[in-house]
Amino acid sequence: QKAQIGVTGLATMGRNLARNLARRGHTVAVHNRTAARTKALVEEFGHEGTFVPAETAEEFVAALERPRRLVVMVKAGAATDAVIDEFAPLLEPGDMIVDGGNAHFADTRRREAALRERGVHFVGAGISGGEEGALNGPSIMPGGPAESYEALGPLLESIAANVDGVPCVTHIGPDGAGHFVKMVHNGIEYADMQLIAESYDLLRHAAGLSPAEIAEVFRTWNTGRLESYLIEITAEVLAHTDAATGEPFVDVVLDRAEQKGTGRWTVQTALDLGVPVGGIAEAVFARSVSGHADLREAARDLPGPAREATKDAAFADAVERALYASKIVAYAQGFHQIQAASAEYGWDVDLGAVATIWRGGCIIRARFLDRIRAAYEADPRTVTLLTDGYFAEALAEAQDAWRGVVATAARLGIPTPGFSSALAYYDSLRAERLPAALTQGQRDFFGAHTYRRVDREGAFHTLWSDGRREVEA
Ligand code: 2AM
Repeated sequence: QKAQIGVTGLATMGRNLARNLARRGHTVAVHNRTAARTKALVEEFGHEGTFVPAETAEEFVAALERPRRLVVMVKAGAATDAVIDEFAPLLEPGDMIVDGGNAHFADTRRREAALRERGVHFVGAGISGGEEGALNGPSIMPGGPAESYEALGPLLESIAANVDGVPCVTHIGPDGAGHFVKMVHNGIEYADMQLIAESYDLLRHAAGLSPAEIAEVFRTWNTGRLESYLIEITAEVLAHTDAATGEPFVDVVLDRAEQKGTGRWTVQTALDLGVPVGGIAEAVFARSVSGHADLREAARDLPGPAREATKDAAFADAVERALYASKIVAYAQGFHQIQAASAEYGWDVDLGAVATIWRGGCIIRARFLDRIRAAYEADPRTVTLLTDGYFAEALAEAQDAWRGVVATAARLGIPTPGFSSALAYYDSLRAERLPAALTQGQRDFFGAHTYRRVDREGAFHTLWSDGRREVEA
């Protein structure tokens, strides 16, 4: 019996994905560079379904029905290229290699182009949901040639998370579109986590609540419009007590956040595309600041205001509004980035479909995403989510509280880069005039970079050291 699909790379993610496929009734060929892992998988989980273990690449390829569907679950980077180089010569036109790792979309574009020449479909598929998601239902973002989805889609739909009967997988777009969208998913995840962290910091130091009390606040929020996986686990983490010391867990964890790089890629790519994603950037920088022990040590004694906590019940409600408004901004920025890349690379990404498949399985899964789906469904050409009817109203309703929270944070010396930059973005987009006019004047003064006028077409330069006459450039 031939296998419908094969998985090579059987570390935790690969193993769980293979088990998920087998549990759904598919025959799964399994392979790993080190054969011991393959053996261990079959020994431990063989009873869950039908696995076809393969020791060599040749055996593995021979075990697959055609068109061959070969899923690669190795560490992104050189390992992916090594595995592709090993398998590509054994494949035939119409077969496909699915890279389920966290590859950079530019690498995916390169690999797709190279394999296309051999007639092999290369599908860069973002997979979100971590180990648990891989096993029980992730959100899957496959890119690559549209026709590859005909043979691959039904298999992926059978293992993906499911919300209201809709599987959390869709063909995102050609070549690197899937990995790009996964990258932005992670960037948004960074922003969401940072906003939640700022909310905690404010509740702790401005409202004077204990971690256990804040856990309760988050639990309450999780019954409303903020309902999401990240809010849910935040309550769990805050409610946890360290066994060794009896202290709140959050107080015994070193406050230096680490990162594996997809947030950074999101911001780097946004800079290249010229898309303002301040919320994601601030989240990446906030982790970076936290990790600079030297800077923080050097600056520890700089003066600031006393943090007098006010026990004010209304404050938690204001923070909820500020969090919701800032979250809208962060998602609007992330979707703008996908929209811009889609235009740049000709991907034709359906933004509503992206929101739909993020409703379940992935780390940013949330009730909120259904609102984004609805916004793009109502108007696929939405320029920014901020102006969608529902979101515009939510922002209008939140803005007084949002401004109050940012002002309180500034007054008390509590850093809120996420909240503050989100509000600045909102106010920048709203502004009738931005001081960018002055920036243009300065650029023209020192570098003759020219400017445009509000009242006439054309580019102009003022002869700043020659009577300040204006000339057409
Ligand atoms: P291993 O068990 O033989 O180390 C995560 O590291 C997964 O990627 C593991 O399954 C690992 O195989 C695999 N892997 C890492 N580098 C690889 C390479 N160059 N070729 C094939 N598989 C690799």
